[in-house]
Amino acid sequence: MALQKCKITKYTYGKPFFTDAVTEKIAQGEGAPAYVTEIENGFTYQMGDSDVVYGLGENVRGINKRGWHYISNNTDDPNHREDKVSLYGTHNFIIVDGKERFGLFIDYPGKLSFDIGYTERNTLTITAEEMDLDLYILEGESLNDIVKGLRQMIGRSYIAPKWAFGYGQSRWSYMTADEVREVVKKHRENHIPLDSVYLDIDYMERYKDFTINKETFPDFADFVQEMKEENIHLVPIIDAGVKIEEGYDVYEEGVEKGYFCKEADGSYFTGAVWPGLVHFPDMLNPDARKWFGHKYKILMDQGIDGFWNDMNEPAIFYSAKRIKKAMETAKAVDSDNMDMVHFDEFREIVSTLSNNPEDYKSFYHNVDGKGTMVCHDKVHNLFGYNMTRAAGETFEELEPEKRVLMYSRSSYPGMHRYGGIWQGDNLSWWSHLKLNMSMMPSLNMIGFLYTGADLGGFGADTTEDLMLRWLEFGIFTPLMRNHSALGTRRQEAYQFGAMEAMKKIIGLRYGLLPYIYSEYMKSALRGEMYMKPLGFDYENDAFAAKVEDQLLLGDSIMVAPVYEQNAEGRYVYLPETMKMVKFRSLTERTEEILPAGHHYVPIALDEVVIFIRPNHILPLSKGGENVADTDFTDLELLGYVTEEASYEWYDDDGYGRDYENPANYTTFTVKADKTVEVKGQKKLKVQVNL
Ligand code: MIG
Repeated sequence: MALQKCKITKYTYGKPFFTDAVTEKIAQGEGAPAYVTEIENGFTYQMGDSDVVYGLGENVRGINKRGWHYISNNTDDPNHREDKVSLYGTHNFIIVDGKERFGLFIDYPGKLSFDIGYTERNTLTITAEEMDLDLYILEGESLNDIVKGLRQMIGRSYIAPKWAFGYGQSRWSYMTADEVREVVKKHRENHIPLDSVYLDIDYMERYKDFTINKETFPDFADFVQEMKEENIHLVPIIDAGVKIEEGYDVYEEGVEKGYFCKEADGSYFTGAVWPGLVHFPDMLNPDARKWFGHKYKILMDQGIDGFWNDMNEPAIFYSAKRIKKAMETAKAVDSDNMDMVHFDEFREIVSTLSNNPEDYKSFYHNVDGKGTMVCHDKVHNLFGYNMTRAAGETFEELEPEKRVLMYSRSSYPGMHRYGGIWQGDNLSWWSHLKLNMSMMPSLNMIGFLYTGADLGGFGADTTEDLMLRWLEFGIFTPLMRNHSALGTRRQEAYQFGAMEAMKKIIGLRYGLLPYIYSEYMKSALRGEMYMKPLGFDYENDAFAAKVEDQLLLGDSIMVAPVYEQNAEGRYVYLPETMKMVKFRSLTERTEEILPAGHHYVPIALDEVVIFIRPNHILPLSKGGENVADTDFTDLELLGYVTEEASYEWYDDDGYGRDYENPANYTTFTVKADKTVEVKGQKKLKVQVNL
């Protein structure tokens, strides 16, 4: 592969499991790898005092991962506290930026631990459970070159349909079709823009994948159509476990064909999740994957064009054999006057029922479909990836001309080609708004571009101000979805006194869409990041490298959201002079040129602020109540131009896969005197606003 600005070298240790994460052939290095020192089961590197370590995708803590340790071990953990070491995904890519600059990608589907200055402040240590892995060292002149190199190596990121860049409303669960209708009606009558409503597990019949509860969602295909006429896409959830129930075709077929994960003795592994007892489809078996993927067609045939894959770490509430043993132990310690030793024993067995490592060690994958069995534990981090790949490969086969929305909870590199991710079960905490901001660039690096967090927070009760502030950041994330858990306070925009403000903020998203979509598409097609830490573009600015709470969004703007309760503004660092634009809505705005340096910027609860870089512009639409209703041919160019600015704008029909068509590109060149030159094949109405 001819990589212009990034040199990648591969070092193979032991017998790595083939993950299909890397799509290009990379030359093997000779001798020991550069930069790192080999140690038993891993590598180590001495960091400089102020080196920055970027990466690790979806994880707790900041953009700079120094000062903590992390373990790649996909886990269903709804409590994203600072002391956690694993979340739902595995993203083994870091860039060390300091006295030396290089990237490390480790293709290994088992448990991998990163100690980034946790045990010793300046020591980075990476250790694998077993030394069967591929290490890739990436050398490039700039951080952006290293990212680009990695992305060329792992293939193009998933591209969502344009409607999926609109606002989505979700809840665990909207229980009936009428409840969904009500949600849509409330948005439409209050003119709160909306493109999608999510169906959580209760749309199914007893949580059986690919079924519909006919009592609560009668005439489903008609209902999907009815919603389409309102420009609403319904997006059902699919869970990893298949309910064990006689007469349920997916279960019966899976058993008959041998497509479920098996224990060592050849019997099917039985776990329990929402449906009760389940078997897990063997997503790593190519035949089983194809079979499971084709089941999505059942819903596609009823008009569905988007899905989210859940519980695919896979989450296991308990395994059949473990709960049996637990019950026996409970009985054995049962007494009217339980002493603390027995109580501890009892508590221990109950608290280790879910996601137990021993259970993950007790089932196997038929990885070639021909009987080569690999223990789940060794390839654990590939399960969600391959579930999503099952769907993605089916979509490519059945809908070659059409994009289908797909995102997953669990992930591994390679999956980024088939779908996006949402950032799991966060809480309605201010610190989780901040976490959402930190995860964006870390995930973008490794190719997960279509991503976002549950806006307003999933677990726990949200507050009006948190909802507002979170929306003010969420309008910039490709996936923009409000989602909340069972039993929590309702958090649809119309539930709040501040509905008018929320409506204007969501409306601003539709104004920004021509820019957001264009930046998304360019970053996917070119292997770049959609959201970047400041250090990526201001490499010689030591202060910029340490900014944790501001992000560059595409070429033209920087965002600096408020993420603290009761704050009426915040400090913002400007690496260069920029134009600040403060929006109360798409049309109500003020502007101010701010010089490079530190500023305190007042930002009221209902305001959104962006900073435009010098000699940059961005295209805005006139807004809309859904994507179909938003006119991408009537544009306003907003900018900060002292001499000349040029913007390469990407736009397409939003549904097809004709990405390489040159007609998708238009170039706007604006001069300080507001004259504009438009080069491209589209018929556009363009107005300049500097
Ligand atoms: O155990 O389907 O992350 O978004 O609402 C919880 C119910 C299962 C977890 C997902 C969440 C979803 C919920 N699911």
